[in-house]
Amino acid sequence: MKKIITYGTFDLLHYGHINLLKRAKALGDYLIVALSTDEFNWNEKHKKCYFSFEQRKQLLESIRYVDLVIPETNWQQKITDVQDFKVDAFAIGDDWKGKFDYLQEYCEVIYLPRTPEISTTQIKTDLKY
Ligand code: C2G
Repeated sequence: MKKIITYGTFDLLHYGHINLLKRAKALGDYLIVALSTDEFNWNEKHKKCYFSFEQRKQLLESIRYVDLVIPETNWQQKITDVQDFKVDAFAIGDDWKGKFDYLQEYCEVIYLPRTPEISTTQIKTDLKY
């Protein structure tokens, strides 16, 4: 069984996220999503989520491509996650290109093209006016 892992906030879930999850799952047989906690988002990514961790987790767990959701609480957990879950490949959008090449020592690293023109930030901006 080929195991894939990806990381993200996935707030205001949209089709860009779904495209990413669909392609990440297609790389293997089992997809783990490490979902950023509210604290990690606020302290490390300076993102205030509209939906709480539990609400975002519930949404992700309802997606057919997602097999397991675990918390992402810090930047350093990726290596242990890959080892603990015996992950074969790490996949993430190419806005992160190069940032996680250090994981190549432990698993395949794949950067997937982002879906253009949609983002949580864009949705929030559009809804303001
Ligand atoms: N994404 C995408 N296309 C978009 C928007 C997002 O492919 N239009 C992808 C991102 O590249 C990422 C995933 O969807 O792979 C989740 O996006 P975010 O929730 O914005 O995640 P991010 O804040 O980039 O968190 O440790 C890594 C971080 O937790 C990644």
